[in-house]
Amino acid sequence: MSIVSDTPANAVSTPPLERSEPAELTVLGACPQDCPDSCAMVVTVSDGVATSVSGSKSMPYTNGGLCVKVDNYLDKVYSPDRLLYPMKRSGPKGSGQFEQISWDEAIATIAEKFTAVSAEFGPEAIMPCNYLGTQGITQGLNVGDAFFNRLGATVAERTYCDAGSCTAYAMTVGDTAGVDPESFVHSKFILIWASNVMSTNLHLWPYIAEAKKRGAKVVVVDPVKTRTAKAASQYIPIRPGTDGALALAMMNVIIAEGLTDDAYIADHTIGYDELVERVAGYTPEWAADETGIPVDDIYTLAREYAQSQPSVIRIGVAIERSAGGGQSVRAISCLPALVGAWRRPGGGLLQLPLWAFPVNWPAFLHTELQTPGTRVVNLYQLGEALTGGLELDPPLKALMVYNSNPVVVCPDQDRMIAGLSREDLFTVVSDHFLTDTATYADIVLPATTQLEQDDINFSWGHLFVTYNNKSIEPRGESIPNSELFRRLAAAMGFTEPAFTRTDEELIAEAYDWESPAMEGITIESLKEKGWQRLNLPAPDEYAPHAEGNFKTPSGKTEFVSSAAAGGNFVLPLFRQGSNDHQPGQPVDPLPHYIAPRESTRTNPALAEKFPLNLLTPKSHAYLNSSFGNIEVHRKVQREPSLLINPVDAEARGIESGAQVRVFNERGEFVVLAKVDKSVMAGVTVCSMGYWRKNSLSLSTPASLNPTVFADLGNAPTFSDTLVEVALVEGVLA
Ligand SMILES: Nc1nc2c(c(=O)[nH]1)N[C@H]1C(S)=C(S)[C@@H](COP(=O)(O)OP(=O)(O)OC[C@H]3O[C@@H](n4cnc5c(=O)[nH]c(N)nc54)[C@H](O)[C@@H]3O)O[C@H]1N2
Ligand SMILES: Nc1nc2c(c(=O)[nH]1)N[C@H]1C(S)=C(S)[C@@H](COP(=O)(O)OP(=O)(O)OC[C@H]3O[C@@H](n4cnc5c(=O)[nH]c(N)nc54)[C@H](O)[C@@H]3O)O[C@H]1N2
Ligand SMILES: [Mo]
Repeated sequence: MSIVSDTPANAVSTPPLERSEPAELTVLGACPQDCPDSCAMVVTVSDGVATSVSGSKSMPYTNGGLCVKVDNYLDKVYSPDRLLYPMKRSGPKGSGQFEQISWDEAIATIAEKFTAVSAEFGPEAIMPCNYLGTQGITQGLNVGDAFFNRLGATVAERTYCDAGSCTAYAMTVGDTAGVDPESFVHSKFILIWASNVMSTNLHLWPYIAEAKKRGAKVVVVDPVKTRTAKAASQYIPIRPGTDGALALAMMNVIIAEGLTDDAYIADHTIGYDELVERVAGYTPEWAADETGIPVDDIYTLAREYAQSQPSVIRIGVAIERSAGGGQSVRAISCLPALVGAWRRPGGGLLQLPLWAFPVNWPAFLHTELQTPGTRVVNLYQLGEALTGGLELDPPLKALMVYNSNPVVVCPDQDRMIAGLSREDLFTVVSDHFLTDTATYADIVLPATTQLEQDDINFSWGHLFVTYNNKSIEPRGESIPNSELFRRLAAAMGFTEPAFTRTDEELIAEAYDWESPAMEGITIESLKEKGWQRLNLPAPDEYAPHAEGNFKTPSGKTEFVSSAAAGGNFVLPLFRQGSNDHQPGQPVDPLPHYIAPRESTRTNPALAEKFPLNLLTPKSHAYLNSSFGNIEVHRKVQREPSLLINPVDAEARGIESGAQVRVFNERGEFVVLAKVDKSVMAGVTVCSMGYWRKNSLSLSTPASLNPTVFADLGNAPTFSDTLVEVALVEGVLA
């Protein structure tokens, strides 16, 4: 165990403390959650028991505070409901009846079953389902990739989050980290576009607040007046999925009124003349009609954005979740170059700074173990895949879920449940708890939490590497994901070096340590300090694209995208590194508008039956579905509810607190109504993340979401969902 105190990163290192009685130790950890903030944590341990977790005071971005979710992390670690032993099913599928077995029996059962399925149907009848339950490089996204690639299993395309946005962003500016969030303090105009920063990116807020204090204007564009919108200088409500119209109209105004930075455009962009021609048709008047935003507000937004330099845009993940979500991000990504925002620290775009981290992805993706041509199935279509909707040959006969809870996070919940209920499907789930998905497993395996394992992190919200020192011994017989796959590989007879690496060896391979970004950073220094900033210019001086240097093929912001010629694509990271690039539909190389698929305006026939648009954003107190079972988090989050505008509520005789049924042709769920004008008329909101087994109707919003992809990167279309809402007759207990 590496034990160090929370000293500033540049302090002289001290030798690990000797354990003495009474034994209270301070261990430097790192938050494992799938969140842009990736906090540096401090864990106190007394006699082998963790007694507190707190945010590192020395780490600038964490700044001494955690969030409501991870402040209570010990409730999760020591929960009486933790899975502590492997179990096998002892009742009907989904009954939740299990009996304890040994690890030897569990591993042998899985190996036998995988071998038998593979022999009878071929290995593609087996499929993994995983994401970022834990985000560390060694225990997270790629921990099982070597195993499933070697097995020849169906490749899981994991476009859970930001894949469409990333395709659009990469087409425009390349895979660049973009604006350093710490340099937001220098921004004069901050446009928060589809991001509820105060709930989902809390540690960015102090930088925004500081900029505001220094005179910056902060504008939020969202269909909901969120807590973030309430704290902004201006809130602009927008119809879901119409963001592209607003961005294109902003470009129209900026160009028509000569608010462009012509020198920047000449030196660092391609395709300007074509862009000018393209956006001429996207007038503010047209956009006002499309978005529901008053035309004067569009003019003002465009002018202020262009003229208050440096201006910065924070794009939230939700923007990708409509039919034209990709093109919305394309259009937004063009804006900073048009006005020369990239010239100064604090100007440009913040999307996903993950790209700054020189993670050694090949050492974890292990595409060399993949059989070329192996079938790829997108996890958002798992319900269909399990129930014959995708016509798979061979059909799926075995599923292994780890780091994910597909029943709650994937669309099409009813078919997911039908699929998981199949008697002929062998399902393994590794998790901390008996989740809605684990309840349907044949074999359940106990996983360690972050306090019980070592790991090393990247971040997709800031520029610091964090290191997690293990602080306590695993509870029960829980094991890290890495150990699970070592055991499974051994049982399957896989002998390649990829399958015998210890956790220490995995951590040693996590980064390209020779990369200039890692200068001054070693495993030893990380273990001791807990966190270190990548070797990049200081935030006060850092303007990564002041001189262009975009990561596109041309090195410029590509108004006309050269990558579009290859058709729609999914970045390798999201398709389990599949070497099997499947180009999608051809893509218009210029940004353009694609209206939502399910809206009263584009689909009046559907809207006649289901006139309201359902949004399912993140909850405040859960992390996706993680913590959805923990009492203290449930208290903070309160009962699942549906936010509905008074106009829509009144028309349906709905009052706050009433049970309402939310439904469409795909399914239904029941929650309590919350009538409030913070949501625009025509739109309703139910946060995702609460558990199906804790719901009134044994269903959650996922049962209503479509499995159709957005235009780019196979992104989901959660925000592109029409529903109707009705009072429940009688009351469900
Ligand atoms: N508390 C908490 N924090 C989290 C998470 C969590 O579950 N809980 N999850 C983490 C993860 S995995 C992610 S990806 C991030 C995501 O964090 P965000 O990017 O903030 O994503 P969401 O909360 O889904 O949606 C943000 C806002 O977008 C709005 N929105 C929805 N559709 C549209 C639209 O079409 N246009 C516009 N303009 N706005 C729209 C919603 O009303 C919502 O207020 O948060 C991370 N942090
Ligand atoms: N309707 C709707 N659906 C959405 C979204 C939305 O906004 N609306 N957002 C989408 C987004 S952005 C994302 S990122 C996905 C998130 O989808 P997921 O990554 O599936 O997120 P979680 O629901 O938190 O599920 C993670 C599971 O992993 C488990 N876990 C945690 N640590 C470990 C570990 O070390 N080992 C193992 N074996 N298990 C572990 C947790 O207990 C939890 O059950 O959801 C997507 N789904
Ligand atoms: Mo996400």
